[in-house]
Amino acid sequence: MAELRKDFLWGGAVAAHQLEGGWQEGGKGVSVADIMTAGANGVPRRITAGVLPGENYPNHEAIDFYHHYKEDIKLFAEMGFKCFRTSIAWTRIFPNGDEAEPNEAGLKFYDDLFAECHKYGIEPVITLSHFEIPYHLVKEYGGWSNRKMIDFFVKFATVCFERYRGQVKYWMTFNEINNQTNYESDFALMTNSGLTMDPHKDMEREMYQASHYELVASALAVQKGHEIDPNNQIGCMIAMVPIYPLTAKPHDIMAAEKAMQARYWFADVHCNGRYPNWLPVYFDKRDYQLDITTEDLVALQQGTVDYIGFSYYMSNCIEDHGNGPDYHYDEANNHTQNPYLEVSDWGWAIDPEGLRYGMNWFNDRYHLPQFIVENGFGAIDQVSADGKVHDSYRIDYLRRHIEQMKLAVTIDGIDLMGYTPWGCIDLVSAGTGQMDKRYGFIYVDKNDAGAGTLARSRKDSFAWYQRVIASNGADL
Ligand code: P53
Repeated sequence: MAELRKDFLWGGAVAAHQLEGGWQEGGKGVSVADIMTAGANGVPRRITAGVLPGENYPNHEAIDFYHHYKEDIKLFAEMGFKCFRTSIAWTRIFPNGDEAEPNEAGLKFYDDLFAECHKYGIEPVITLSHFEIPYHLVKEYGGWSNRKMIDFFVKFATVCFERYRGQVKYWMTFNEINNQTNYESDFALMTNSGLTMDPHKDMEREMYQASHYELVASALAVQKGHEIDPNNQIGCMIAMVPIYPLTAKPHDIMAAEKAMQARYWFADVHCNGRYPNWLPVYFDKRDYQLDITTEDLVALQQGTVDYIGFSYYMSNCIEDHGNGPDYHYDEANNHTQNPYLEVSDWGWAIDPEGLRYGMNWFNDRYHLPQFIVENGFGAIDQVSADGKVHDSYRIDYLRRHIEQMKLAVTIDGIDLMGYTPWGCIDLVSAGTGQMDKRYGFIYVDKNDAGAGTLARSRKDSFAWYQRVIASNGADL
């Protein structure tokens, strides 16, 4: 029977903007994460026109990992991490995004961070663009609606591949590139593409054009990364949220199939190097005359990824909306609650088996190694009278998902590189900007109001995960 690789990459995942803070340290520029206010459960974050006085921007300080990283990596090492997934803040390297030369202080910060990881035998796993586009590129160029973004990104990626050659081997290009399938969401459009909703524009078209430029940029970066160091393993990063049919009615089955195509064509391009057949037909039907050149199509073919990195938190459900044979998928409005699943406090359906389902779905199509680079349970933690956080609910969630992940390896034969649970240390929520939506094994003393000492402490899940890693997943 197949088992987890001997060199299985157990670790944890974060993103620069959600934990580093130091938003103006070392010459860092303003990113799109720096202009998002704190929301709350059910209250969306606002995206302001620049950094405005009197607003609360939780990412500016976050958990101040910028000054605490040595202490935090030491705790990761104590848990036995083999790898640590973070991102490189684009605005530390190119503060505005369009400079001729990179910012040395920013480059140096990541030299030090990666050296600290290697001190403990921890492999960095790096996302190049994780919701951190330089705000200047949004203001001056319209974000990814502009073809010039390809060059800015490829330059940034090239500088990183060259500078961190030998220090970083595992890379991903664009975090959750397929979130923007929800083109009616201000948040998804801004975080993925630096786009702003405009009632005078067809945002679905804008999304497809921006996505195309990102996919070309990703493919060119993959080629560069391989040229610079043939040992580099460069993946895509897809948010796997399987969409199930609500019933066995053929119309529901077809609606789910078309919804899956609409959400996951990004993976077709990354992995197969070409658009799926239905998309050019769809572009024609909508009369979307997109800027897609012959050179672009060659680049896509030549820059396919080495592995599929993906996040998994939940599944969704859909029924036929009677909108005809297109089964046009409207992510913002088409989901239905799955009657068989419970949801988290934030309404995310808890579905461990969906992880195995998603892994099989990827494997059937792309036959590539996979890397689960996010999974986890956002919850309100209480500090008990003994001063500790007893997070049995988090252990339970992770245990049930790891069980399914193991079945995907031992029964389905999937080649899985590793597992990095999200927010291994408490950090700022991307979706809501909250601190109190926590994922960590390590508690950080800071709340939604921004108050707290920033002191770190071990939750119950810390010792549990330490055992999981030590036993290579046997002791759950
Ligand atoms: P938060 C939506 C759906 C699935 C994953 O999310 C998502 C999102 C965006 O909110 O984002 C990923 O913090 C993302 C991380 C993020 C994490 O999931 O909203 O890659 O940056 O923090 C969890 O609870």
